[in-house]
Amino acid sequence: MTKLSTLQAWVDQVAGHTLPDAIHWCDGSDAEYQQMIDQMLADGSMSKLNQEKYPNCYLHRSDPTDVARVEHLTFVCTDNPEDAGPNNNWMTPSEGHAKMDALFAGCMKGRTMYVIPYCMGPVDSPYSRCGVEITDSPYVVVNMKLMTRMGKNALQRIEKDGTFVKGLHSTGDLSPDRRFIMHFPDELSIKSIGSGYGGNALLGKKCHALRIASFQARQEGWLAEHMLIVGLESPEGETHYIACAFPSACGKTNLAMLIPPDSLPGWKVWTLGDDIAWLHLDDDGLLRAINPESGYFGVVPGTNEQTNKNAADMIKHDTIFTNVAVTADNEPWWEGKTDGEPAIDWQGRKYDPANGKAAQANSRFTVAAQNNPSYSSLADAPEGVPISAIVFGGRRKELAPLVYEAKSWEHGVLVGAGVASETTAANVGEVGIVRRDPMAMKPFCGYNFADYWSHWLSFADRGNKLPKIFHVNWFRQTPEGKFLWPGFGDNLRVLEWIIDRCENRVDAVETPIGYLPNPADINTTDLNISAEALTALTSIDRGQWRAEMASIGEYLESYGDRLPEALRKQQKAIAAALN
Ligand code: SAT
Ligand code: MN
Repeated sequence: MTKLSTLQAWVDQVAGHTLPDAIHWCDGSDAEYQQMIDQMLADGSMSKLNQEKYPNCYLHRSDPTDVARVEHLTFVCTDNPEDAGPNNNWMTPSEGHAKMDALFAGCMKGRTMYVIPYCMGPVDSPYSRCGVEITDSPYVVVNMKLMTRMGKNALQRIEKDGTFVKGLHSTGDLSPDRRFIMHFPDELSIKSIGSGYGGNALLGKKCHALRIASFQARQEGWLAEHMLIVGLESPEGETHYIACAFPSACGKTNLAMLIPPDSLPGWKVWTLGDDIAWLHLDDDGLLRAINPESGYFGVVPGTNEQTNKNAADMIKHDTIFTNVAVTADNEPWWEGKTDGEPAIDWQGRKYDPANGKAAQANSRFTVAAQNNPSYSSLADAPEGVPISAIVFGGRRKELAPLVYEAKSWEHGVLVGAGVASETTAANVGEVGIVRRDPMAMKPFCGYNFADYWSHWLSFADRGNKLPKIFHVNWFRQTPEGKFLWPGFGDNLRVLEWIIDRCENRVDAVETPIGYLPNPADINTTDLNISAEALTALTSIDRGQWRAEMASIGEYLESYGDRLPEALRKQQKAIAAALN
């Protein structure tokens, strides 16, 4: 129940259409969370893990066909297809509503409808935006509790603001044939049916905080980005905040929780966010970031004491696991775990390597951000943190050097627009093929990329202290398939160079694609890396880059007339300089 009549009317109308047996308004309390967990334990949709070793940890097994985002079933509905752009699947709003309303008719019969008011960002921040998700999935409720600020306080803010994003979700019958995720940016609304998976069902995350928010951000003059936010405190006690955009499952969570290597003593790393950043120019022309989320929905396989000790520690309690395997002792298990052995696979079968991996490749943990040992208290600061550098990156076996710096904001926008990466298991589809993923937003930009790049470019005239823009690649390999760079904690060595560049403390080598480090300026103390490897990591192959620039040019031109001239100019200038 709410005193906001538009919200009450919407809830009543949805209930009249979906016909739930009961309606529950979520208050966001711990007691409510536990009640929901107990109810799922009773109906078998959740099970307890070993409570001695993993207190308050639970396992959910999803439908085996429902384990990742489904970009081919995700739509942006606008009157004009050009507004959604070639980067989105498109339908008219009336078609979209008709299709979804037919699927939602009576779909909550026999179920409880949960109403989840949530706030993306600190409840007292002017940069935050609210939403309400209606769902028939208790799994969604408990995940939203860990991932967002939800319940009573959010509802109060919504009643004060008078506006909110409407998100309607049902697991429906979980059939892939009746699974759709539709966005109606002009109405600030979302309808999602047929999936219980994170990015499809936790509507505050990709649907609201990226697709709808990116659209809103353009209208209101800010940016909603697929970026982690991390604070790097030097031994001298100076802290820089950086925002980094990498495609899904490229190590954003690991970077956000990085543990400095022993050979870089005195450094501290503070996590603000691991997936999404909302960036605003403040009154002084400084770009400030908040993390709209308050929890992590991270990839489990590969998580261990070596790759990400903070994450390994943080998921030992109060965590929901989805689609991992379990040991004979009922502990969660996944590929890359350093102890135990799988007894039961992610589908609940006796583990048999003939059936494939024990844990699903995109199995996930959901955990509140406060569980993270490197949690930054500034994650709750209403004014956010000032950003010193924006870092783009992708998973590239070849071509992209370890790090380079864009020569200007406009050049940086081109660097972002040209991001490409090998695909991963976070989306349904082929894994390992290189595709363009501008700003790591390909699946998440709620409007035409050409307009989005114009919006990015417009910041050049608005901010006087804009961050520098960089590109990194932790994934370069030798022709034999060996990684050239150790990655993980050692990535701090690269971030140190980035900070030094921001503070004008170090020189760089100018090349057509940007400024590259002098190999001697990357701190390699105690690092076992050959001079050849370091040279390969800090140089460019002009032939490969000529081909890359031509390919970026072709890609950009596929956006036609809407492509901003300034971006075309950047691409042409670099292509010419490479010749
Ligand atoms: O889309 S999810 O949020 O479920 C995971 C990801 O791709 O980041
Ligand atoms: Mn993501």
